[in-house]
Amino acid sequence: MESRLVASGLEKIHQKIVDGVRLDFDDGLALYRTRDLTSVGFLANLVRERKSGDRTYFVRNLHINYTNICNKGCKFCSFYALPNDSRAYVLSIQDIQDRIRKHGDVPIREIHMVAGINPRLPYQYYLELIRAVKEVKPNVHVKAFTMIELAQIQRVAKKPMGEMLADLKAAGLDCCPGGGAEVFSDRVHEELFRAKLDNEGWFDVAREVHRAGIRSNATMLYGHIETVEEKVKHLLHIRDLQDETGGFMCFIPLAFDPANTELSHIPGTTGYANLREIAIARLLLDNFLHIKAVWIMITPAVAQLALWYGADDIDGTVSHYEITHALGDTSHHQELHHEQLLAMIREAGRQPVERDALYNVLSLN
Ligand code: V47
Repeated sequence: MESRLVASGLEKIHQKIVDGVRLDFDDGLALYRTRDLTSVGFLANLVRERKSGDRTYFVRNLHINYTNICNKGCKFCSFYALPNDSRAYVLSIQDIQDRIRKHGDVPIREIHMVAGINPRLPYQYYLELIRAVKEVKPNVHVKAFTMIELAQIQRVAKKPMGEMLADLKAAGLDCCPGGGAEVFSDRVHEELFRAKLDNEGWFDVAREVHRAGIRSNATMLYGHIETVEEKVKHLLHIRDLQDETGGFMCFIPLAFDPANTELSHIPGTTGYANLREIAIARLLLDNFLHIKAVWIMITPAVAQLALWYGADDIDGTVSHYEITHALGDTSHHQELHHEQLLAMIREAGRQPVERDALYNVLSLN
């Protein structure tokens, strides 16, 4: 391996990793520029095993997208609808409770709730959403609302962000997902998601969330028009905020799925690209404990390989994911059964660890 790392120009980065020295912007570029994914994966695996050993975390979870109505018009999104669109919907509190009850005896521990930015929803709706989940499943963690949604909720709450977050927490909000970050580049923001909260806005909300004692995740949407320089900057920017607040639990690279979007001419990401993003995130984000491979986006096969390329989390059993349809399932119903997930993790020589949304260990399997 040593000679291979030398041949790929990665020996200095290897030394830094062995010595526990933080990687910098140029190291990030070097990792993106080499084609030697095996070496990048080898390095990422050193960090993965240092932080988590063989553990691979998963959660039994359910996704609920409470509305698809959105006024942001992001070019990478196939999920949103305008209010007069025949596909437009808003789930009532009753709909949400019915959907959770449908999963009856499944011991779900996390409900992931995100949606479009629908300005017609009043403040009380968001509070009731959380309370409604807890009423049906008191033991579940509610992981809800991206930084973009929180900015909208504050608009309708008409109160300072800190007070609004205290209300959401009192209603039962446990943590926030990492979506809406996309790529922190003014150029990409202008081209793909101009109407949405700008990059600094995302950081301001995340900082307030962490200050309120609510932990969250962070993401990066890759595989569209972004450059490698923009990706390295994105990762280092997130690393800086983690240094400041320590509030992030997990980082999730999100593979862009072009189907049914305004960018459908762009080819989908490859297995090579997906593993590379996971490995580089693992190497640059030295202050994150967890890197998640979302099997629903990159396929179970690639997510399984990712457990040797830096990922120590494979998300969950996931019922009903609607944001993308990576597995080509037109019913939009995608699910991996608990036993399948355990078998995939074990086959890769890793130890399955069931967690809740806050990474408390529920069982070692
Ligand atoms: O913010 C939108 C992305 C995000 C597309 O925190 C797309 O545990 C791919 O953030 N192709 C929502 N991605 C999903 C998300 C997430 C997913 C799983 C786990 C967690 C977590 C968070 O999905 C959006 C956006 O960045 N997205 N459109 C698309 N066509």
